[in-house]
Amino acid sequence: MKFPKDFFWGGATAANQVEGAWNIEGKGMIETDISASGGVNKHRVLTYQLPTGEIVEVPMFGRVPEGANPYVDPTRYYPNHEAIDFYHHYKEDIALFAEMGFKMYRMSISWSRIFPKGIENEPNQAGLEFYRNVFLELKKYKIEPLVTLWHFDTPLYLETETGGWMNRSTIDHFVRYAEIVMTEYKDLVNYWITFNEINNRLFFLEMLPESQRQQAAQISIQELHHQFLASAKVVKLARQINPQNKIACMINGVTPYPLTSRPSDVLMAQEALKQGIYYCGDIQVRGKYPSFAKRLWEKYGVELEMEADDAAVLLEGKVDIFSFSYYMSMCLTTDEEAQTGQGNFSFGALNPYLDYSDWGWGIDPTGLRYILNELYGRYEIPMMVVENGLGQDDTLEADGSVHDPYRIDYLKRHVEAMSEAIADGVDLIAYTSWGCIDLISAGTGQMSKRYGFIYVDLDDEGNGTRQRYRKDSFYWYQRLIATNAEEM
Ligand code: BGP
Repeated sequence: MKFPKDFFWGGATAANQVEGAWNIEGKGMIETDISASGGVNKHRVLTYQLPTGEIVEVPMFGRVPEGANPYVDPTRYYPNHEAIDFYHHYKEDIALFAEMGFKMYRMSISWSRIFPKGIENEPNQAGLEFYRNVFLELKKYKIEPLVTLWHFDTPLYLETETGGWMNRSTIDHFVRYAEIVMTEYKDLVNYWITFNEINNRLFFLEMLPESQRQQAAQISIQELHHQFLASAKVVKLARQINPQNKIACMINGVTPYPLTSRPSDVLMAQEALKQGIYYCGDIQVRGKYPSFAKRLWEKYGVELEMEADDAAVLLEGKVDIFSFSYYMSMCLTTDEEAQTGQGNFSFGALNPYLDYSDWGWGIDPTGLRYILNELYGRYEIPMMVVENGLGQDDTLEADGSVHDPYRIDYLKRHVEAMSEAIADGVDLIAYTSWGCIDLISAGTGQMSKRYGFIYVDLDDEGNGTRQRYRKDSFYWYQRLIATNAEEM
């Protein structure tokens, strides 16, 4: 296995999936704070109260009824409220990351911990202090922080009161938040990600019934335009604040394959690559909309509102690094009968050559080598794999051990694929495995969809001590890092 000497091995988490402390020390609310547990295999829902007093459940990514207020039902369990309580365990958790030998820790700052509603004049000092303490702790162990500014967590106030990302003023609120934290942590953080999996909605569009697509596309593509502008402005600002700063875009790197060699299937896979990945990648890496953007807007009947100097703003905010998550490939076909849906996607077909995880995600290390080559060939800037892993339930044995050979096997094969991609010529500089400590699943709200090297004693209903235990994969990853993947 060949990895560069200073390769960043590490792990990744997101604020609302680990921190807990959802309403203390000044933190404002976000969407997941009104998302009650959906239970095993049910997708999560948000709770709102209508002006009539009636409580309604809105599916994630659904439309909130007019006049509805965020509602927390005291009789229900909200998994993100306490999560694994990283807020109070960060010292212990970072010590465990250090014990594994982490060189990098990808985490996110919760916007609503700094600006509870997103619009205040002054930042919340308790929030600033919390992250300063986390960064100081990482520094103690020489672990480089990689900080995501937005991991699906816009302050709820902006979402419900001002129109969220549809409103151009959200750009300024976000840039101000970024400026405050980038200035505050100038001496502690050098690697930043602006928006996590910014491209998700373009994939999700295809899952909607035909009748809803036009409206959803109009909103998604306009909101995305505002996020691209926000990202570009933050990139420019980051360089002004500290020329050492390196800023990355972050894309959900689902690799599209054609199910067959039928030309329409091949074209469909190419279209998915363009719409799902290159649309967002091109804007952030090349600083302009790709040649196929107009055709895409036409496909969905979208009228995009842009202002005169938007193009110049985008061009000035090109990122330094391309980062992405990789969990699976997807198989596309125009043959409707073969479309069964897979993983989080309700479209696409099962790939007969792959094994699937308990949550239906196709395990495909070769797809990682493929997409790394594809992306690097197009962009030729340093790449980071900032999420990858197997979500699977584990068994805690009476003696405190957790035997997870399936996770070791999954990760090993993906590390081999990265090594091949490096040999292919890809400039890959980091790998931060997802959910390095068990956390609340973003897609399902479950705890049992575990990704960690560290087991956390907590179940889907909130029972458990939250005590941490080292899994077998913990020792495996420790050896891998110590030998720079020569031994694993
Ligand atoms: C990505 C998100 C993460 C994470 C991961 C695994 O989409 O960036 O927040 O949770 O997927 O997904 P899940 O939690 O649904 O298993």
